[in-house]
Amino acid sequence: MNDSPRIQVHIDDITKLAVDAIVNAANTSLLGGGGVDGAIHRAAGRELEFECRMLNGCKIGEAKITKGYKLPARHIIHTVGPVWQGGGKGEAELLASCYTSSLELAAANDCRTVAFPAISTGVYRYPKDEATRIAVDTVSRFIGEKKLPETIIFCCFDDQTAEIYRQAVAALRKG
Ligand code: AR6
Repeated sequence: MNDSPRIQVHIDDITKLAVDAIVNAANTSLLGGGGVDGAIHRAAGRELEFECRMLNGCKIGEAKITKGYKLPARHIIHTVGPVWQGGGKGEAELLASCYTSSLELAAANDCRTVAFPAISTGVYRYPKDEATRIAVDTVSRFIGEKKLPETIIFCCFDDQTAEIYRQAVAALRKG
């Protein structure tokens, strides 16, 4: 019997995770950039960019899937988070949609374990507390209704972010 929690918080470099899919916080071009996007493209190799060129970009709040190439992960799900503009431009709905769209693609591709970075909280300046609450609530609601993915990893790059996620997950469990 496997009694590990379906939602886990790890501190790691997402490019190192041997999971079914990692999620990339991309931009609408899908052709690479800085932050986690740059790290994923560097680690996956040029073939990733070739596949991305065929995808014709991605809208904010939507997601597209590619192979993982040189990554230990089998797939990469590319989603585009909203740029924080103060909260009055539909940012919360768009960020929640990134998580839902990514999870739907993961399920459709039989992914059992999926790792997410903290979408929009870097270059796109989404406040971390608020973005974390949306991430945890949206993922929790989705997996409560679906069999796949079985396990979600929130892959944090630093201790401070991980602590915010741990508190949000604990609050969820307390109900
Ligand atoms: N593993 C896990 N998390 C990481 C890694 C990594 N290797 N590298 C950074 N992070 P950001 P955004 C964390 O800026 O805000 C790009 O240029 C980072 O600490 O990567 O959605 C794209 O092309 C932060 O918590 O993504 C877009 O133009 C989180 O990942 C734009 O940035 C997200 O930070 C997207 O901005």
